[in-house]
Amino acid sequence: MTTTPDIHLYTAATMNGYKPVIFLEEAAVPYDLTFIDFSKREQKADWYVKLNPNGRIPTIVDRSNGHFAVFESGAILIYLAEKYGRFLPSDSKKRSETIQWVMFQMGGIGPMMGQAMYFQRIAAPNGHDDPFAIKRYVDESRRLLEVLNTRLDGREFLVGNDLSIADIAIYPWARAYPWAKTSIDGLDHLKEWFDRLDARPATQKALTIPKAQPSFWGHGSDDDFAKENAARFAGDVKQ
Ligand SMILES: N[C@@H](CCC(=O)N[C@@H](CS)C(=O)NCC(=O)O)C(=O)O
Repeated sequence: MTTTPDIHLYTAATMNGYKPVIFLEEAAVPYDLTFIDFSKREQKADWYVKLNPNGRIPTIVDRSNGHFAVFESGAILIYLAEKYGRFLPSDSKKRSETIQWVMFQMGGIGPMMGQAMYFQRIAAPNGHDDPFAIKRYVDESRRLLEVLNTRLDGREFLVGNDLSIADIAIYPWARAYPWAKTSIDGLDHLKEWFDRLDARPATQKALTIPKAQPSFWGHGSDDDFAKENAARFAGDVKQ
Protein backbone atom coordinates (compact mmCIF):
# COMPACT_ATOMS: atom_id res chain seq x y z
CA MET A 1 0.00 0.00 0.00
CA THR A 2 1.41 3.39 -0.89
CA THR A 3 0.81 6.35 1.39
CA THR A 4 0.67 9.95 0.25
CA PRO A 5 3.92 11.70 1.23
CA ASP A 6 3.81 14.71 3.56
CA ILE A 7 5.80 16.96 1.24
CA HIS A 8 4.69 18.06 -2.18
CA LEU A 9 7.33 20.05 -4.05
CA TYR A 10 6.77 22.48 -6.92
CA THR A 11 10.01 22.98 -8.78
CA ALA A 12 11.93 23.20 -12.05
CA ALA A 13 15.47 22.27 -13.11
CA THR A 14 17.27 25.41 -11.90
CA MET A 15 19.83 26.15 -9.19
CA ASN A 16 17.15 27.21 -6.69
CA GLY A 17 14.88 24.43 -7.87
CA TYR A 18 17.45 21.72 -7.15
CA LYS A 19 18.03 22.77 -3.53
CA PRO A 20 14.96 21.13 -1.92
CA VAL A 21 15.42 18.08 -4.16
CA ILE A 22 18.98 17.65 -2.82
CA PHE A 23 17.66 17.87 0.75
CA LEU A 24 14.86 15.35 0.15
CA GLU A 25 17.11 12.89 -1.69
CA GLU A 26 19.93 13.18 0.87
CA ALA A 27 17.47 12.72 3.75
CA ALA A 28 15.77 9.85 1.85
CA VAL A 29 12.32 11.06 2.83
CA PRO A 30 9.28 10.50 0.62
CA TYR A 31 7.96 13.40 -1.47
CA ASP A 32 6.13 13.97 -4.68
CA LEU A 33 6.63 16.71 -7.18
CA THR A 34 4.96 18.96 -9.72
CA PHE A 35 7.18 20.29 -12.50
CA ILE A 36 6.50 23.99 -13.08
CA ASP A 37 6.85 24.79 -16.77
CA PHE A 38 8.26 28.33 -17.26
CA SER A 39 7.49 28.20 -20.99
CA LYS A 40 3.80 28.04 -20.03
CA ARG A 41 4.34 30.65 -17.27
CA GLU A 42 2.87 28.22 -14.75
CA GLN A 43 4.84 30.01 -12.00
CA LYS A 44 2.60 33.07 -12.54
CA ALA A 45 -0.74 31.18 -12.58
CA ASP A 46 -3.27 32.31 -9.96
CA TRP A 47 -3.38 28.93 -8.22
CA TYR A 48 0.43 28.91 -7.90
CA VAL A 49 0.80 32.52 -6.72
CA LYS A 50 -1.57 31.62 -3.87
CA LEU A 51 1.17 29.25 -2.68
CA ASN A 52 4.16 31.40 -3.65
CA PRO A 53 3.35 35.13 -3.72
CA ASN A 54 6.62 35.78 -5.59
CA GLY A 55 5.53 33.65 -8.56
CA ARG A 56 8.80 31.73 -8.66
CA ILE A 57 10.01 28.23 -7.86
CA PRO A 58 10.54 26.36 -5.57
CA THR A 59 7.59 25.95 -3.18
CA ILE A 60 6.69 23.11 -0.82
CA VAL A 61 3.34 22.20 0.68
CA ASP A 62 3.31 20.07 3.85
CA ARG A 63 0.11 18.02 3.71
CA SER A 64 0.67 16.84 7.30
CA ASN A 65 0.67 20.42 8.59
CA GLY A 66 -2.66 21.70 7.27
CA HIS A 67 -1.27 21.99 3.72
CA PHE A 68 1.15 24.66 4.95
CA ALA A 69 2.96 26.31 2.03
CA VAL A 70 6.57 27.52 2.23
CA PHE A 71 8.24 29.69 -0.43
CA GLU A 72 11.85 30.99 -0.69
CA SER A 73 14.33 28.14 -1.02
CA GLY A 74 16.35 29.10 2.09
CA ALA A 75 13.18 29.05 4.21
CA ILE A 76 12.20 25.74 2.60
CA LEU A 77 15.54 24.19 3.61
CA ILE A 78 15.16 25.43 7.20
CA TYR A 79 11.56 24.12 7.35
CA LEU A 80 12.59 20.69 6.05
CA ALA A 81 15.63 20.58 8.37
CA GLU A 82 13.41 21.27 11.38
CA LYS A 83 10.68 18.87 10.26
CA TYR A 84 13.03 15.95 9.68
CA GLY A 85 15.79 16.81 12.17
CA ARG A 86 18.44 16.63 9.45
CA PHE A 87 21.24 18.87 8.14
CA LEU A 88 20.86 21.68 10.73
CA PRO A 89 22.94 21.25 13.89
CA SER A 90 21.10 21.69 17.21
CA ASP A 91 24.05 23.37 18.97
CA SER A 92 23.14 27.07 18.97
CA LYS A 93 26.44 28.35 17.53
CA LYS A 94 26.64 25.69 14.82
CA ARG A 95 22.99 26.26 13.98
CA SER A 96 23.61 30.00 13.66
CA GLU A 97 26.72 29.40 11.51
CA THR A 98 24.69 27.16 9.21
CA ILE A 99 21.97 29.78 8.83
CA GLN A 100 24.63 32.47 8.23
CA TRP A 101 25.96 30.50 5.24
CA VAL A 102 22.45 29.84 3.96
CA MET A 103 21.85 33.62 4.09
CA PHE A 104 25.19 34.21 2.35
CA GLN A 105 23.89 32.08 -0.48
CA MET A 106 20.45 33.69 -0.56
CA GLY A 107 21.72 37.27 -0.38
CA GLY A 108 25.04 36.95 -2.24
CA ILE A 109 25.95 33.89 -4.27
CA GLY A 110 22.45 33.39 -5.74
CA PRO A 111 21.69 36.97 -6.81
CA MET A 112 25.22 37.73 -8.09
CA MET A 113 25.80 34.47 -9.97
CA GLY A 114 22.20 34.69 -11.18
CA GLN A 115 22.89 38.09 -12.74
CA ALA A 116 26.22 36.87 -14.19
CA MET A 117 24.20 34.10 -15.86
CA TYR A 118 21.39 36.42 -16.95
CA PHE A 119 23.65 38.98 -18.66
CA GLN A 120 25.79 36.35 -20.41
CA ARG A 121 23.30 33.58 -21.12
CA ILE A 122 20.07 35.48 -21.75
CA ALA A 123 20.62 39.22 -22.34
CA ALA A 124 23.73 39.04 -24.59
CA PRO A 125 22.43 36.37 -27.00
CA ASN A 126 19.15 38.30 -27.23
CA GLY A 127 20.85 41.50 -28.45
CA HIS A 128 21.58 43.24 -25.15
CA ASP A 129 25.30 42.76 -24.60
CA ASP A 130 26.39 44.77 -21.56
CA PRO A 131 30.12 44.27 -20.82
CA PHE A 132 29.97 46.58 -17.79
CA ALA A 133 27.20 44.54 -16.14
CA ILE A 134 28.89 41.26 -17.09
CA LYS A 135 32.20 42.36 -15.54
CA ARG A 136 30.50 43.61 -12.40
CA TYR A 137 28.57 40.38 -11.76
CA VAL A 138 31.37 38.00 -12.82
CA ASP A 139 33.88 39.86 -10.60
CA GLU A 140 31.47 39.80 -7.66
CA SER A 141 30.75 36.10 -8.25
CA ARG A 142 34.47 35.39 -8.23
CA ARG A 143 34.90 37.39 -5.00
CA LEU A 144 32.12 35.40 -3.32
CA LEU A 145 33.65 32.11 -4.51
CA GLU A 146 36.94 33.26 -2.96
CA VAL A 147 35.10 33.82 0.36
CA LEU A 148 33.87 30.22 0.13
CA ASN A 149 37.37 28.97 -0.73
CA THR A 150 38.78 30.64 2.38
CA ARG A 151 36.02 29.19 4.54
CA LEU A 152 36.70 25.70 3.18
CA ASP A 153 40.43 25.80 4.01
CA GLY A 154 40.84 22.86 6.39
CA ARG A 155 37.12 21.95 6.33
CA GLU A 156 35.26 19.16 4.57
CA PHE A 157 31.91 20.93 4.80
CA LEU A 158 30.89 24.54 5.33
CA VAL A 159 29.86 23.94 8.96
CA GLY A 160 31.00 21.12 11.26
CA ASN A 161 31.95 17.70 9.97
CA ASP A 162 28.81 16.82 8.06
CA LEU A 163 26.63 17.92 5.21
CA SER A 164 24.27 20.74 6.24
CA ILE A 165 21.69 22.93 4.55
CA ALA A 166 24.53 25.44 4.03
CA ASP A 167 26.24 22.99 1.64
CA ILE A 168 22.87 22.09 0.08
CA ALA A 169 22.00 25.76 -0.57
CA ILE A 170 25.38 26.78 -1.96
CA TYR A 171 26.44 23.75 -4.00
CA PRO A 172 24.03 24.06 -6.96
CA TRP A 173 24.92 27.75 -7.37
CA ALA A 174 28.68 27.68 -6.81
CA ARG A 175 29.04 24.44 -8.81
CA ALA A 176 27.39 26.24 -11.76
CA TYR A 177 30.49 28.44 -12.17
CA PRO A 178 30.87 27.22 -15.79
CA TRP A 179 27.36 28.45 -16.63
CA ALA A 180 28.19 31.79 -14.93
CA LYS A 181 31.47 31.85 -16.92
CA THR A 182 33.32 32.58 -13.68
CA SER A 183 36.79 31.15 -13.13
CA ILE A 184 37.65 29.04 -10.09
CA ASP A 185 41.36 28.94 -10.97
CA GLY A 186 43.42 28.75 -7.81
CA LEU A 187 40.42 28.02 -5.57
CA ASP A 188 41.63 24.57 -4.55
CA HIS A 189 39.62 24.20 -1.33
CA LEU A 190 36.45 25.02 -3.26
CA LYS A 191 37.37 22.48 -5.97
CA GLU A 192 37.92 19.79 -3.33
CA TRP A 193 34.52 20.56 -1.79
CA PHE A 194 32.95 20.27 -5.26
CA ASP A 195 34.68 16.89 -5.65
CA ARG A 196 33.21 15.71 -2.33
CA LEU A 197 29.68 16.75 -3.29
CA ASP A 198 30.09 15.56 -6.89
CA ALA A 199 30.77 12.11 -5.37
CA ARG A 200 27.53 11.93 -3.32
CA PRO A 201 25.02 9.66 -5.10
CA ALA A 202 21.92 11.26 -3.55
CA THR A 203 23.05 14.79 -4.46
CA GLN A 204 23.88 13.72 -7.99
CA LYS A 205 20.56 11.92 -8.37
CA ALA A 206 18.83 15.14 -7.23
CA LEU A 207 20.51 17.05 -10.05
CA THR A 208 18.55 14.93 -12.53
CA ILE A 209 15.15 15.77 -10.92
CA PRO A 210 12.98 17.07 -12.51
CA LYS A 211 15.54 17.17 -15.34
CA ALA A 212 19.33 16.99 -15.77
CA GLN A 213 21.04 20.19 -16.93
CA PRO A 214 24.64 19.07 -17.65
CA SER A 215 25.56 22.44 -19.19
CA PHE A 216 25.17 24.15 -15.80
CA TRP A 217 28.05 22.10 -14.44
CA GLY A 218 30.25 22.36 -17.55
CA HIS A 219 29.61 18.80 -18.72
CA GLY A 220 29.70 18.36 -22.48
CA SER A 221 29.12 21.03 -25.07
CA ASP A 222 26.61 23.66 -24.05
CA ASP A 223 26.03 25.15 -27.53
CA ASP A 224 22.60 23.67 -28.28
CA PHE A 225 21.35 24.07 -24.72
CA ALA A 226 22.66 27.66 -24.56
CA LYS A 227 20.76 28.60 -27.74
CA GLU A 228 17.57 26.92 -26.61
CA ASN A 229 17.84 28.53 -23.15
CA ALA A 230 18.47 32.00 -24.59
CA ALA A 231 15.47 31.63 -26.92
CA ARG A 232 13.23 30.39 -24.08
CA PHE A 233 13.96 33.50 -21.99
CA ALA A 234 14.05 36.01 -24.87
CA GLY A 235 10.85 37.60 -23.57
CA ASP A 236 12.64 38.49 -20.30
CA VAL A 237 15.03 40.90 -22.06
CA LYS A 238 13.54 44.34 -21.87
CA GLN A 239 15.22 46.88 -24.16
N1 LIG B 1 14.84 33.86 -3.69
C1 LIG B 1 14.04 32.90 -4.39
C2 LIG B 1 14.38 32.94 -5.85
C3 LIG B 1 13.52 32.03 -6.69
C4 LIG B 1 13.82 32.17 -8.17
O1 LIG B 1 14.39 33.17 -8.63
N2 LIG B 1 13.42 31.17 -8.92
C5 LIG B 1 13.60 31.22 -10.36
C6 LIG B 1 14.28 29.97 -10.86
S1 LIG B 1 15.88 29.75 -10.13
C7 LIG B 1 12.26 31.33 -11.06
O2 LIG B 1 11.27 30.82 -10.57
N3 LIG B 1 12.22 31.99 -12.21
C8 LIG B 1 11.01 32.12 -12.98
C9 LIG B 1 10.52 33.56 -13.02
O3 LIG B 1 11.26 34.44 -12.58
O4 LIG B 1 9.42 33.77 -13.50
C10 LIG B 1 14.29 31.50 -3.81
O5 LIG B 1 15.44 31.26 -3.41
O6 LIG B 1 13.36 30.68 -3.74
